[in-house]
Amino acid sequence: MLAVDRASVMAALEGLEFGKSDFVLLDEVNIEQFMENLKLRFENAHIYTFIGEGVVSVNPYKQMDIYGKEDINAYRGRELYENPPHLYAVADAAYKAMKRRAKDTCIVVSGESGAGKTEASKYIMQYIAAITNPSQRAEVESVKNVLLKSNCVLEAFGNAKTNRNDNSSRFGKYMDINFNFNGNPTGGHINNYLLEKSRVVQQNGGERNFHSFYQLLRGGSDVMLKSLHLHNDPANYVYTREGATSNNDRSSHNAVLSALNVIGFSEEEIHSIYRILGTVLILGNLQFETDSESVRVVGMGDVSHIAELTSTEPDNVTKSLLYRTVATGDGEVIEKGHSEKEACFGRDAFTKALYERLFGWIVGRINAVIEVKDYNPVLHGKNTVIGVLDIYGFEIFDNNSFEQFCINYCNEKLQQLFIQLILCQEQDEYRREGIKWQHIDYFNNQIIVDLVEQPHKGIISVLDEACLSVGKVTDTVCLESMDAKLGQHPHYTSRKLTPSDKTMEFNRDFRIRHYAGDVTYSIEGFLDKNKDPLYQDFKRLMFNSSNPVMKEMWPDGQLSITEVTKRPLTAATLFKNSIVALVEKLGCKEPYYVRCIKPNDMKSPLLFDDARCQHQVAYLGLLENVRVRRAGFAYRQAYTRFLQRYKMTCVYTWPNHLMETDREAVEAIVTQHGFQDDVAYGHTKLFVRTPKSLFTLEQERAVLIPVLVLFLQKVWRGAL
Ligand code: AOV
Ligand code: MG
Repeated sequence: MLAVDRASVMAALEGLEFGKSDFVLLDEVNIEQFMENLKLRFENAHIYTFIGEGVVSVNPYKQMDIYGKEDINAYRGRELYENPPHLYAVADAAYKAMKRRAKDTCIVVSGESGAGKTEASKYIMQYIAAITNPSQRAEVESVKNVLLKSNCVLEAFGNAKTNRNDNSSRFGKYMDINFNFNGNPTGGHINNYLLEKSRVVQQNGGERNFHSFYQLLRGGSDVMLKSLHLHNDPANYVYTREGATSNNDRSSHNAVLSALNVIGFSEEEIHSIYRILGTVLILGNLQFETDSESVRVVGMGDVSHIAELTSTEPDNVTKSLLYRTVATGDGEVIEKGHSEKEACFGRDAFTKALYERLFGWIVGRINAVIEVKDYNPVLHGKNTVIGVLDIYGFEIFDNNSFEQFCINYCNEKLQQLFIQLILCQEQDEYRREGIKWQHIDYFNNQIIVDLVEQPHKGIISVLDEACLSVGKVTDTVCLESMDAKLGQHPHYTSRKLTPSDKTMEFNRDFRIRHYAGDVTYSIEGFLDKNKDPLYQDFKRLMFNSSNPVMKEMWPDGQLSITEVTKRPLTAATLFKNSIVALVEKLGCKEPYYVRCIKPNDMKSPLLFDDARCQHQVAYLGLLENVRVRRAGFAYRQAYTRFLQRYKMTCVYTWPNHLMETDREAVEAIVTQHGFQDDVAYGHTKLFVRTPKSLFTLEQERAVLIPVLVLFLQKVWRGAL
């Protein structure tokens, strides 16, 4: 009765898939074997491979038939090693930990631009939505619906075509999903991180503005466009004339409209959103000319359209475009006319701010709908959370500016968190448990994080100093002070310091040796983007709008010029603070990792570019991850819990526990099943090296349980 045909179980496990489904199972852990396995699997359409509880994903660049209903059902409630590797397995593990152990968990999706993070995080959300609320309670269904639909809206307004990815996230997104004690979603919250707003006014060659503009122009009805005073061709607008229009802009427009409706945006709100887009496009076409002494707007018709769309007075629009109000030293308030250049600068700053505030408002509006309301912990039990992080990936362009600097810094911070959680903590646990352990070396990128964020010395602090100092500090002067302060740093160089390096410009560029590669940044524009100035006059204009939605986006417009704080925090410091807070938030949750790899730069489903992939495997620290995990045992469990689960598989522990301690009992189970060479005994936990040993136990348990139930039923009925 107890006999389980172990050989057949093993045989069933082998050969099911190409290569090893978990890198932990490699014969030897070295880069050659790792790459061979990754490639073999990719070429046979196995895009996922485990490393323990995390998964490595290679972007297939083609639709895969692995996300259907049956696939979801196959993973639901199962253990990791029971199914082939999949995002769903990781999502399920995070969900189970949350539900069974009431742990807050998070799923961190990382990888460089175009590696597949956003797609992965959408599949994860879909999975979680599909496996929850089996009884279809209406209020839970509506929360799920809003969570899913929010993706469509945020992608329309926050994603754009770049030279790395046709649908590149230009903002960072962290979404918390709240669950009640039943494991059903009760709400959520979205945090967004620094939208790349400079894209509104300018894009690199071959790139596009945010999708939302093209969707409106290509997909908006004639009536709608007419009411917005827009023509349907993006080529008509300075801000959108770059970049070809994609085929699906039209259908996406309808999808976004319907998503906005489902989420619960009112008609008035939706109109306001599109009026702001229209305002931005029309503003972008405005030109100025100098007439004898003063500067004028060319084409006053546009001004009246802007006033109409923003529900403001045309005179006020003109005034805020041409003048700024300033407070003199002795408290007097005067109006100062712009030069033509200042007027253009002011206009662009205004359109960027309009768009950024619109985006922030949309996120806030979605949050208001999904926020957990009336949650009573006494009544409803502990409220637990799964966080899903999908942020812009590491990127290198031909021309890298302040935005890339922020994005790449953010990726350094996430890599640091990975190191802390996966590489450091594991090793700490072995030390604590007294497990014999050979230390594994890895590159710790803290040194680069410090280069950027250290107080007084880091790049951000030098930038801030330059922005806040009185007098005219130029980008070049700022670069000089960075050279002076950071010239000795092993991860920092500039042309001044290494004149022989012709790949950089003398007075313009600096280079950071990032964990994921060297990036040369052009200092041009850093100071302006960091200071991010916007004339108070625009804020006041919008605050005085008679459109309540727009007014709500500009609360700071009510401050008078003398009340305005002189030194607000800079963009880089605000971003740093938000990312530090994010890392803290993630750090106190149980993490699950999805590490995405981009197979080639051609978006080809066929090509596995060995060098590019190996580079990513190296900088993501995947080999070290496997080593830690492997010497670092794949599975660990407290003796008591292990015993509880598997005691029925061993004559020494079932039906009676014949051993003195739980640890001895566990030793008996392990020895009876013959995998004593695959384990180590810690002070409080058993460590199992390969999941296969566990699989044997699980199989045996699965066979035994029905037999035992039958047996017990007979005992109860008095048949035995
Ligand atoms: P990213 O989020 O990692 O980049 P995406 O998730 O946007 O990258 O993926 C880029 C493109 O790759 C998608 O638009 C799809 O065409 C394709 N792709 C990715 N994952 C899959 C998948 N599982 N199945 C099929 N196609 C996929 V960035 O946002 O740029 O860092 O800022
Ligand atoms: Mg993305």
